[in-house]
Amino acid sequence: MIKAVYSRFPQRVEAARNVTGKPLTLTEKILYTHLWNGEATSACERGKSYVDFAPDRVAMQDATAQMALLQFMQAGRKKVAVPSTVHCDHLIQARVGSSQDLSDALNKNNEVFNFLSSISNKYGIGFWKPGAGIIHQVVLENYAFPGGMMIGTDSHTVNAGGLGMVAIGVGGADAMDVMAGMAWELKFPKLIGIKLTGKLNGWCSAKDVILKVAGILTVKGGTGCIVEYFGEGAQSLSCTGKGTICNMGAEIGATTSTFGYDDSMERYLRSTGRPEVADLANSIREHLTGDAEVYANPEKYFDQVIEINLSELEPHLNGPFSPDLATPISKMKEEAAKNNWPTKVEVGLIGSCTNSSYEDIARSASLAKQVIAKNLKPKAEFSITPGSEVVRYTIERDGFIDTFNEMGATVYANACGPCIGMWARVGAEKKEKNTIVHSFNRNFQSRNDGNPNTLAFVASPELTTALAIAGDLTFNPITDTLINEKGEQVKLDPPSGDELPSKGFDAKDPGYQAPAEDGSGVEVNVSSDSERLQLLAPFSEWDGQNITGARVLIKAKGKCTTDHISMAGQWLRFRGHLDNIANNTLIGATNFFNGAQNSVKNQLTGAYDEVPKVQRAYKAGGVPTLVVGDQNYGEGSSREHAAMQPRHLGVRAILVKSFARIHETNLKKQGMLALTFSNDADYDKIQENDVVNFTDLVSFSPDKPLHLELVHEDGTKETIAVNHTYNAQQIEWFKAGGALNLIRKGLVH
Ligand code: MIC
Ligand code: SF4
Repeated sequence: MIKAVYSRFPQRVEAARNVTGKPLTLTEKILYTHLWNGEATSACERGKSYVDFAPDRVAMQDATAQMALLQFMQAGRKKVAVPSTVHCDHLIQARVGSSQDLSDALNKNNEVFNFLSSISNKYGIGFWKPGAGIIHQVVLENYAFPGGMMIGTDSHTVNAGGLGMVAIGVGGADAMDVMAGMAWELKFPKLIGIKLTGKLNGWCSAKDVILKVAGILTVKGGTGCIVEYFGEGAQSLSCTGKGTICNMGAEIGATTSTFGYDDSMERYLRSTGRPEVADLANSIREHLTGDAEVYANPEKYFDQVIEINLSELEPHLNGPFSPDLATPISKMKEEAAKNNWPTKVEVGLIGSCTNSSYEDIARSASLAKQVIAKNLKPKAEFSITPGSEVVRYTIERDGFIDTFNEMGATVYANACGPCIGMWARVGAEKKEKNTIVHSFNRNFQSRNDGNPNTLAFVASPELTTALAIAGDLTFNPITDTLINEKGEQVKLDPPSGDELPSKGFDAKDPGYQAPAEDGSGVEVNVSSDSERLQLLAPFSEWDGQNITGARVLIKAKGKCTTDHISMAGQWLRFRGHLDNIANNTLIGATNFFNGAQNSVKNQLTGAYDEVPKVQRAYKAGGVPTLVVGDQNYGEGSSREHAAMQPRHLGVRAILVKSFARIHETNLKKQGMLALTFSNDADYDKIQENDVVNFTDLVSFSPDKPLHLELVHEDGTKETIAVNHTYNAQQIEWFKAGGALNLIRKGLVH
């Protein structure tokens, strides 16, 4: 497949240069070489044109693959059309340590793992067993390749940009399209260029680059954009460091991020056993990076340019509750005091898909070593979740796990664990205000341990390790000293470690299961009384009428991420059962009218009750509803459950100030109305007891706002305009009751 991609690459790049009449960024090269219709015949308009693409591969993780594959089952295909993989990583709870936790997870999730393994076997999908590692690390180690295009049912699919891909997070319905051999549609993105100069040194690492970028661009600054990094600073970073930067690009809402092919990528490809991919990439090297003219005059070719000097960068801590709240470590004393953040660090956690490379672990281990050598006693608990079995086996062989153990660390299974709330943290149920630091990527409220009062700060693995040793959020390892067990003042030496293992990567069993050559005889069973898996029933079609007499289920106040709409943690176990998981719908969102979570007024009774219960009552009573929200609604993950659940429960429209990209697409795909206020201030006009009538849904068409009549309790009425971004095809999805219904009917091939 890679050979085929590379053989057409130069010619397609040339065609793109011709139609655009200018030198190209790397992003444009990858996008234009992956057009569904082949060579470019006209230029795409950034931020405007909807374009059909042909991604090279699909990756899915266990928590989202269930829904993606339940949908794929309905598409009537024999096999997936492009190479696809499933990775079991989200369903393993971190409790006591890797082997016990893994065997507990195998027991608890047996039904789901069997379903995923057999459905993968049937349809020609590669299956990575529980314990093999986290999707993005495994993809980087095995499948990512420079210049390739991939989609994945997880927002951090973007991690593969570290190896020069355009890799994009999507909902399961999008993955299904590509696996079914159909085109994948994306609005041609805008381009942000980030020029990196200088070189990282001392306590700084690649993570600090993206923590800084998140501070500059905020959680929605990257929406609709692909971020391309370049410059001598970019080339000086390791390939896995680039992966970290791209990974957390999800936290600024970017469609994805990428880097041009360079020596660091070649080293990584060779070290992970893919010399032939490196040789192939070398043969078209000049096409796998942006054109020189672009990088010499970035302002001319990118929509926005940011420059960061790595030599002047400072280690950052981002948080709490939002990954863009960036504080350089030297300012933490002031900030913590000002905001009343508890400064005692209770736990430091390293690893996750963001930061569990050999280099990350080696550098953190160099700090752990100093604990013994300098007679220190770590003040906080400390844990590691390795990203893959290959990394875990290699770091064990090279002695790092022993070093961490001497420091009193817990090594959890190669899985998402605490990052996704699969963390049986002792005492979390007391809901005490406390501080933790981790090297993951997001830190929304309640995410890690379910305690809304846990303040989670995101940092590099090195800084996380140092802060766990110091037990103090304000400890600046660059300037501050610690008192050791002998009462002496000691300073930590800056971290150091190899980028790649000098003895190479290794593993006894990486955890891969290849699919059957001919899977037609493989049976996939979903038991009708299962509480974890449920076959999908088609959603109903639009009746062609204006929606009238609608009620406001909830007007969400402030941040409403997919974690607020469909919480993970303990709810992950229902990811394959739409009706059961629907019982968590919007329970994390704050009701604007009473400031409470999971308490909304049931207009049928006048009483306040839990959101899912109230919505089920409206559904039973045939009352249409809408959900109202603020900015960047649905930011965070790719989980389409956040769109399917309201749909399943009968919500008709989501009306917000703005959407995060993946969530907006997920809503459209599932046949919902995703609408934005034409005038943000109209959010304030929505009152708790309003009745809402659509006045012109019957003439729903592209580029034409819709209108809603609000009938207030006092009898007054006002009409507001709402925008949408549906194109003609997407309007068909709405009419059919969801994109899948069109495939079911054979109307789309
Ligand atoms: C996450 O980091 O929030 C997740 C869990 O990986 C999600 C996917 C999911 O909800 O299953 C993501 O980022 O897309
Ligand atoms: Fe897993 Fe966390 Fe990465 Fe999501 S961000 S894939 S939950 S490790």
